[in-house]
This record gives sequence, C-alpha cells and structure tokens, in this order.
Amino acid sequence: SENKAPAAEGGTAAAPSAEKKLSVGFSQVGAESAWRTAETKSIRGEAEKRGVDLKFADAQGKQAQQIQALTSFIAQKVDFIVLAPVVETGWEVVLRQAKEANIPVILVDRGIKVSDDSLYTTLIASDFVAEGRMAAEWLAKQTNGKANIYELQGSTGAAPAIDRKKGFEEGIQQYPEMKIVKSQSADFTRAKGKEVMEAFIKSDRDQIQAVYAHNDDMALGAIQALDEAGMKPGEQVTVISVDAVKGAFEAMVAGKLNATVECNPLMGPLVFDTINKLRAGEKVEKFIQSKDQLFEKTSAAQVIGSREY
Ligand code: GZL
Repeated sequence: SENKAPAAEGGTAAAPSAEKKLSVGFSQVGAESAWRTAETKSIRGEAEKRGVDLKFADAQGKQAQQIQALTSFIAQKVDFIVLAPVVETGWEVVLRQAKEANIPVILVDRGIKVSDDSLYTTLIASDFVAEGRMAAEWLAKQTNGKANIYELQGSTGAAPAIDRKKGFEEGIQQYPEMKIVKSQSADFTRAKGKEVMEAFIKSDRDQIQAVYAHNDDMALGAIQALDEAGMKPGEQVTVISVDAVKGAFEAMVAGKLNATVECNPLMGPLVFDTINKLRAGEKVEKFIQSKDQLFEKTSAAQVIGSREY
C-alpha cells in the first residue's frame, strides 16, 4: 500500500512510534437482538477506525461470563473497561477489583445498582423510564384511554426491562380503563416473543386489544404469532415496542406494527470521545443520556430510508 515504510524501497524505515496503543476491554451482553448487534458493530467499528486495541467478549447473556471477562481485562491491565451490564445487581466485587487496579469503567446502555457509585465513571444510555412513559402516552391517545394490554417484558433483572415496565405503568396510571392484563418476560428475543404471545392468544384470544413489547425483536415475534392466529396485528390489535430497529420500520410499513420508541444503539463515537476526555483529565457527566423519539407507522415509509440500524 502507498504508506509502506521506506525500507520496502531499500531506504531505512523510521522505528514505529513507541507510543502504546490505547487498550480497552469491552464486555458485551450477547447477541440477543438486532439492537444489540447494532451496538456491537458501532463500538467495534469505531475502535477499528481509531486504532484502539479493543478486546471484545460476548457473554451469551450470562453475568458470570461478564465477570470472567472483566477479571481477565484487569489481569491484562487494559486502560479502560466498557461494560454493558446484563443485569442491575452483582457487580460490586469485580468493579472494586477494577477500581483497585485503577481501570476506569464506562457503562453503556444499561445501568447498575451499586452501594458506591464511584465504582463506575459514567453511564452512557437512554432513559428507559421515559421510553416506557412515551409508549404509554402514545397508546392512551391511540386507544382513547381504553385497552386490555398484554406486556412482553425484557430479560428479568435487566435495567431496560425494569424501567420500561415502570415508566409504562406510570404512563397509564391516570387511565382507569387501560389495564395490563398479562405480563411476562420474553428475554428480548424474537423467538421467545412469539412463544409468549402464542400462550397469551391460547388463553385470552378475544380479550387482547394491545401489545406492549420492551423491544422490537419480541414485538416482531408477537406479530408473527398474531398473524398466524389471524388476529390482524397493527389493526385489530395495536402493537407498540421500543428500539426502532430496521425490522420495526419494515413491520410499520407493512402495517403490522403501530409505533416504536427509538433507543439509539450507535454509541461507538460517544464511547471513545468520552474515553479521550477522561484521558485528557476532563470531568464527564455521571449519566450521558441518548435522546429518544417515537416513530409511528404513518411516517415509517418516508423515514425508513434514513435509518442507520
Ligand atoms: C437497551 C438495551 C436493550 C434493547 C434490547 O439499551 O439494553 O437490550 O432495547 C436489547 O433490544 O436486547
């Protein structure tokens, strides 16, 4: 390539700069949803672009594997740790080890509950309570405040599952005729979303008026189940979810999903800009919030072309 060292043409190449590459350990939840893979692509792509030595560990959704990954990053003396914590609790011990090793920890996309919040430097994420509230307010308007709602929850113990539920319940509080009739975890996956929806249809077919899914993957599984049962998702049954991934826009264009609340996964640039600020000794906010907005099927056709994930 054109930037070959002069040695290649018989000259004497300068010694490569001794400056050590920035090394970052990234412990990722898994690959359970399209949103998750978009986040991984954004962070790994940005590291590649910036010449960062990124050590990547996929935990297949298991906290024990995330803790193992962090322990290994500490042993390798990485400069920073980036953690997308699969659940909110159980991080004290390993984060204390990171602190003792002077390795700053940046949380992305999910928060944690710790007694001492100096155990992490910052959280870069959306406000899931606000997302749940946005979904509730939209559904209340859409159904004139009257709906039997069936809820597909995200992974048990995960911040987005806890807070999207909390925000939605707060949002429907002032509508006495909006009821969550059944609510069950489908672990943020399409397959489980279909399975749980099939069970809801089996037991409550004629009562189902609306579905609230904590992410698009579960909503798409539910839509498949509703379709197979001949229940007209997007018309007879109102479906709303969160993430705003490409598949959700396709379902809205097809008229099968009514709305989705965006939760931006393209965190790569923000993660490494934040790391650069910290390396320059600058202070950063404890919570760096991604902004979210709601998309409806009426505008999906003209928006889908501009979507990046
Ligand atoms: C949200 C993220 C959630 C997404 C799901 O920040 O943690 O996990 O909403 C993903 O799609 O599985």
